[in-house]
Amino acid sequence: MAESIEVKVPDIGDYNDIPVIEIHVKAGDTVSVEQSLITLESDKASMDVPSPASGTVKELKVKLGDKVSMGSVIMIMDADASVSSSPKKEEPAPVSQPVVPAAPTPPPKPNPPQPIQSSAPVSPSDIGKAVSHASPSVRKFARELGVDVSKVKGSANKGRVTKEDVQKYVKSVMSGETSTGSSSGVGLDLLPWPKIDFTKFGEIERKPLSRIQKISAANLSRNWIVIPSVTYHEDADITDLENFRVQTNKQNEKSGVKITMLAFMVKASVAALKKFPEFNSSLDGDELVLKKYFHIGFAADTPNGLVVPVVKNADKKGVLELAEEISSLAKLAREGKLKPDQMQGASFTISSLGGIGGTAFSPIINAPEVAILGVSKAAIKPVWNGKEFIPRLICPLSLTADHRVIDGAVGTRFNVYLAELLSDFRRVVL
Ligand code: CAO
Repeated sequence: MAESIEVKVPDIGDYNDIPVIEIHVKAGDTVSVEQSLITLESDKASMDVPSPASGTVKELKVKLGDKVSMGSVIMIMDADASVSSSPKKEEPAPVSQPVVPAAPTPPPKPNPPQPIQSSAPVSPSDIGKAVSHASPSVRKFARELGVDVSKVKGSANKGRVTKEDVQKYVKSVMSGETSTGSSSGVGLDLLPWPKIDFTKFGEIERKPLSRIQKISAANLSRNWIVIPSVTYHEDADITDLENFRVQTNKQNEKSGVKITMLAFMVKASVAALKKFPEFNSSLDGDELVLKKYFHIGFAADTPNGLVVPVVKNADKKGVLELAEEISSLAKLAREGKLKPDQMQGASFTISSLGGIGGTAFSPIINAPEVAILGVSKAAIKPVWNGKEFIPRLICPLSLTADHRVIDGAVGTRFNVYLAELLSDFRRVVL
């Protein structure tokens, strides 16, 4: 004879007010002992509440999103009399562990369930949406990939989301076919990348990106999106420095070492980094990592794409030595022969387009650095000396800095100081 029993949430340890995220049965369903009835999910674990007996579900007392604690009645069921069971003996089963076979005799003292699934906090608004159509293991898989299951179209029976559906969804988002459609204001909420048949408009040719271009593209996109950067512009009067450079190069013609403006820029930048140490740092969570070393990266244009060789310990080298090292690293870069350690460890980067042209640009910070100096082409400009305009060689400096670390005033001070050093290089040794 059937006995009507109340099925209650068993001892679930310290958890209270846990949302019901899945209901696996409905009134009239026949259930067997230990069959999963509902799934609860706290911010630390998912737990299935198993049936304490075999029988028929008479009435559900909870709905998706309801919050329950130990002792909350979740349903009334007509339990088969043949099975001795009591609501007090229910024990929730952690979802990804095998269900323990039901014992007709009183089960051992229930242990509090062990949270076995770590999970990101689920906002109440997420609960009860399409999450009810994915199994706990699929939801766990989706969470690990940062996927909101409610956005995934289920292909299995009754629209249930499978692991393959989640994988397909991730692929389509990554390829730009699907927008994440997030409208919460959090996340990027980007439109899908336009898919255009260019042949409709004229002849085209497809050329695969080089390996370096692909790596740069991924890094540049992340840095552009993640870093709240500001570019500060300053003019440096390099008239005297250029005269000195030309003169020195003439004297050194026979030895073959040619100094370019970039070597002076490296030397002057090191002096400015020493004066403004936050520029020689990296953000690490809530901490700023201030580096006591001065490894300066410089952007080099190569046939295969942009690479950034690194001059290590630039503070310990003279301008001639820096010029030599820049030249040999640039040669290796163009030949595609740089070793990984020759491109690692930069604490600040310089991107010089001065040999090509330009009047200003906004370089993208090379994360996890916090600033990058862009150098454009120096040109003769009229400068007012208080009495008259005189021709001076002016070099545009464009310094991009991470605003999370460097405020506008400090950014401008760094640039002004750098320009002062370049206009009178004797200050570098002060
Ligand atoms: N203003 C005017 N002329 C400049 C200058 C400046 N700011 N900087 C360099 N020049 C001149 C040099 O003096 C040299 O002239 P001379 O032959 O008369 O001496 C000429 O331009 C060529 O210099 P260079 O390019 O050979 O040497 P460099 O040290 O300035 O640069 C390197 C070396 C590797 C940085 C450069 O070859 C390069 O690849 N630059 C491109 C960097 C780049 O792509 N940045 C963008 C990154 S973001 O996409």
